[in-house]
Amino acid sequence: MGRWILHVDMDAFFASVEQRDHPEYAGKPVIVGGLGARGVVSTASYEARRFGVHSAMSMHEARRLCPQAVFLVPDIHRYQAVSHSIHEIFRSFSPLIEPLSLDEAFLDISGMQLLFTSPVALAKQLKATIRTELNLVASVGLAPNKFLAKIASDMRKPDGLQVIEYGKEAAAIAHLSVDKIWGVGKVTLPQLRQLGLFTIGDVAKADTALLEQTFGVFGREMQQLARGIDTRPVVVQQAAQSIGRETTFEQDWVDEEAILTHLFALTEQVGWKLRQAGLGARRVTLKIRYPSFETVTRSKTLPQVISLDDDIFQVGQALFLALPQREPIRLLGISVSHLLSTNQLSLFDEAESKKSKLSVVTDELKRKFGQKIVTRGRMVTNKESRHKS
Ligand code: TTP
Ligand code: MG
Repeated sequence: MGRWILHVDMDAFFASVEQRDHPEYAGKPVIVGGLGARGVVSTASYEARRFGVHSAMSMHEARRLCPQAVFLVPDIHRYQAVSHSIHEIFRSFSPLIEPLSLDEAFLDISGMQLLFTSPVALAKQLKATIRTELNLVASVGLAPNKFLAKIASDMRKPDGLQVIEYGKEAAAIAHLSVDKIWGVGKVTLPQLRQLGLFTIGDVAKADTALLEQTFGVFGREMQQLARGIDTRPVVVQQAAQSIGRETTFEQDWVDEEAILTHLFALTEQVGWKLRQAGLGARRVTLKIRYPSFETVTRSKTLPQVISLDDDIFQVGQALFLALPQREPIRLLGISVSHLLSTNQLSLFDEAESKKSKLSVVTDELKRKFGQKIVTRGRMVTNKESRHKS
């Protein structure tokens, strides 16, 4: 299974929440937006869209097109609460989530092949979970990259599930209007038309030099997208994600070597989880609690992304050794954050590749025989000193 990106977008989000919470509105045209003299439509239920009502239209116009609709002002707090639940469901499908708005996100599901038989099976399950748990309908697009996934989720709305297969990237979008390309808007659209380029397929086939001459760097980027090529990674929101492990000791620990050995053991668990999720991290945080219950955390943000046990441990160890006091400790923890997908990153340079191979091998063994079986040199040789504390 190569890289698979899923884009989820709720159908008629605000209006659907209203219909769900007020069953008497179900099946009726519902228009949500500003109801004052200059009010604008936030969204309309699909029943209202049949009359030509759409987002950003003036409410005045909407009333003219569909006077029989139910008109409602937005209840943003409620939609935010629902949005929170939706994103929680997303998180149960992949740790690699890039939220775009209240009702929309990218999920990188490339690393999920152990849990689901296929990307489509995951997409179906995601839609079903949203329906059963929240009584709402989502449309999903599944594709080799973000650009295509977003286009795909829009292709079969409402209640859509559209896959763009590997090898069909360019063909799947060739018939669409050029304004579906990210970055093509009011300025570029007339220029493209002037060049005789109306569909995405036209741009894909166009003379690259001509596009560059007219649009600069964007001309080339636009053509790449038109050919279905998009290498942008799913960027996980920093605050939302961290992976950590901590231990509270029955007695206070003093022995530095024993503490570092335990830190390594915790790091191995964190590194394992990180790699299982197909992630790398740019920030390492060490957590210490003293017998007085004073808790300190020390973090370091790195210029590069790491995912190997040794690399995480080295940062954790340095943070520990830099602590001003050498006091007994009651709790020890390590976590990583600023997480990024490693599927799109050339994470390891030549020198690193050996270490990375070792991680791959030990991870494979852990997967086969359980996580406990594979312990590295440090843990075995230091078992003695662990008990000295
Ligand atoms: P969208 O996902 O663009 O629209 P939608 O969910 O209502 O309909 P669909 O995806 O099925 O086409 O936006 C999500 C919500 O954001 C939408 O329900 C209301 C709000 N919104 C506005 O307030 N103003 C706008 O101009 C748009 C486009 C959306
Ligand atoms: Mg939507």
